[in-house]
Amino acid sequence: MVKTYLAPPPHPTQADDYVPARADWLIDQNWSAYTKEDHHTWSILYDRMTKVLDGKCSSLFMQGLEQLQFERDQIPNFIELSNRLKKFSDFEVVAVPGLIPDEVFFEHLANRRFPSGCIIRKPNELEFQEYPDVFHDIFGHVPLLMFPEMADFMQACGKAAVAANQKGMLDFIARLYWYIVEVGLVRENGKTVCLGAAINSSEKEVAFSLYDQSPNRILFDLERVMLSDFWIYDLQNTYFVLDSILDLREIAKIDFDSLFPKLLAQEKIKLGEVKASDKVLSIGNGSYHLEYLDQEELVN
Ligand code: HBI
Ligand code: FE
Repeated sequence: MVKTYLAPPPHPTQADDYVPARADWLIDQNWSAYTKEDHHTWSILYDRMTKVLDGKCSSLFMQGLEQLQFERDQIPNFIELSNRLKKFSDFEVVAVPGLIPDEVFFEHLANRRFPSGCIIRKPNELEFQEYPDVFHDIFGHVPLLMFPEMADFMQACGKAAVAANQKGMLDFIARLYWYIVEVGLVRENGKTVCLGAAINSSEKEVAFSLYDQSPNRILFDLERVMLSDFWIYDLQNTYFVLDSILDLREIAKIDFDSLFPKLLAQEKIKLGEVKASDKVLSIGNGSYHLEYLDQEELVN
């Protein structure tokens, strides 16, 4: 199947005629409306990913998962989950209908609210999901949101994105968010392990990001990442590797605004491109993305 860098059918919430119930896009999770099949899908994914991730992901993620004590056989109720999460990192989980506009999403993060989709994927979509569903958002993101390293970084991204958006520079922050919070890898005890929520909620992406020959794995560099295009609808051409999860504390303190003039003077970096200045852990052969037509302008 020939793939193209054209977005799949827009998520219903991205349709031009979609009108959110509220300006902040919040909805009620409507927990009682979940079907037995929905809860069963959660339990299949939960059992699968807890096994798959063992020894392959950040130990902080596993610690967060342990402390959260999710029920394995039902989708968590966001109000109850928020009461627990708040005690650890003063973050709460709020329900949204799915992918929401960047500026709305980052505004919530700036206020320590994590917007989570409520719908769970269908039984025939267990392997991979183009859009964040409730398993991606809750299982993938919340365990690390238990700790200040990630919670403060997410809030810093939120605040920086809201400010950057005033100047039309939100993309620089969205790239940083994407390559760390969604598809980041991290060095731990001399090993590269999974950190990002998109990876930690997808069996396929755990194996691909850590072991496949296709993607590049490049040591994280802030400006490099803030210039790097990203494509949310599939596995990544390049994964960036944080030297330590503690680095998130330092990055969260940076005045991103001061970087914009220098970033604006540089070219965006295309998907899969490797720069001479990159500290490369491994160069990929790009086999997974060969089927993609030449990269037209990305339509994220
Ligand atoms: N909306 N619900 C939701 N979840 C996301 O992760 C999300 C979003 N809107 C925008 C967005 N992410 C992207 O800008 C980032 O992933 C970069
Ligand atoms: Fe996400």
